[in-house]
Amino acid sequence: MEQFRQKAAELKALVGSGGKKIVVLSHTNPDGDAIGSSLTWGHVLQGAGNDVTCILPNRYPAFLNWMEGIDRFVIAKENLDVAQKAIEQAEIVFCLDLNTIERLDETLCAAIEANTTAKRILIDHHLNPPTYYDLMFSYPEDCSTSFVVYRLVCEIFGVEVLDKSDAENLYTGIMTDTGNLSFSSLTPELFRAIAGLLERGLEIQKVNVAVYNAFTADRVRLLGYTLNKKMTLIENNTVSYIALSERELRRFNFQLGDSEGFVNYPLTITGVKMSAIFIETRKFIRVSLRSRGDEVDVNVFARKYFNGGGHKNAAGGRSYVSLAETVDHFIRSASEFLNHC
Ligand SMILES: [Mn+2]
Repeated sequence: MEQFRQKAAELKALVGSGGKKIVVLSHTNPDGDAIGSSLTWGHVLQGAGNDVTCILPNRYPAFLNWMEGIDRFVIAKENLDVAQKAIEQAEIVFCLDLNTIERLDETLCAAIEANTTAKRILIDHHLNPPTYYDLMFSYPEDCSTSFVVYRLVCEIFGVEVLDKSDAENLYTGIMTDTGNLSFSSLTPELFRAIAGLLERGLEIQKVNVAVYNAFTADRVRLLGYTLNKKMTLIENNTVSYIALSERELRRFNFQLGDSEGFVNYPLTITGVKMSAIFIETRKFIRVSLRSRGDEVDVNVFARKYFNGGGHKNAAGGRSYVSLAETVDHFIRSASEFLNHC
């Protein structure tokens, strides 16, 4: 706690009086937490008189379109010049919900590395952060980056600087990273933070409806198809996997973000302790992994078998072989991991 205070004071000296050129950056395939934390942090820094550019490597999923300020993001994939220029001129680069710069594409990495004078600051809750940041707010025990941002805002600027939209955006990050407040890291401090957000105007029901009841008919049908036809249980019904090919996705007019949350459904089956989903894209297979409780650490699993990582109960990775080969690799890896580790 003391260390947090000390580092926050250091940060306050940097950004508290304004006038700085700042870039706020988050990860590829941004989720609710990446976006909620970046938007609020960017808005608060701007409010303090800084010149802030929020950058995402690629576009956010359409179901988050309602978030206030989301159209202000510079999407590097669509506006690379603007993104590169902002990074080039930045005096401070904040990386949010982003444990390694390698989670960006090469052009953005190169732009950050080329700017050797900018201070690099991490605000994150992933495990094993790298050490090339000048200042690190890395709290793997926190449920979300949005919660870390809330704590920083309170410490540096005071909770009053948060408006209703900030409160909604931070709550979106907290809600989506905790499975609507049902996973781990649900501490008294978190609920005190939510109380604080309620006092700033947050309407939980509104955010719930906006995030969870805003899907297309195609997405709902894809979910039905996925669970009915594609879910496979192995290892004595303790492990589930789902593999969706590009062709299947096209049949349901797949949009970025449509498969968000699918991986959680198999965990609602008694006895299932690990769930995986494989989504085929043009370049590679996207791997998402989930588990419940302490028994299976999918962060370790993702690192060991799928060039990835994340958290104990939620991790991801990539596979560069075919979908069928990926599934075979998963079946073998799950057996090895569960029976010999
Ligand atoms: Mn997160």
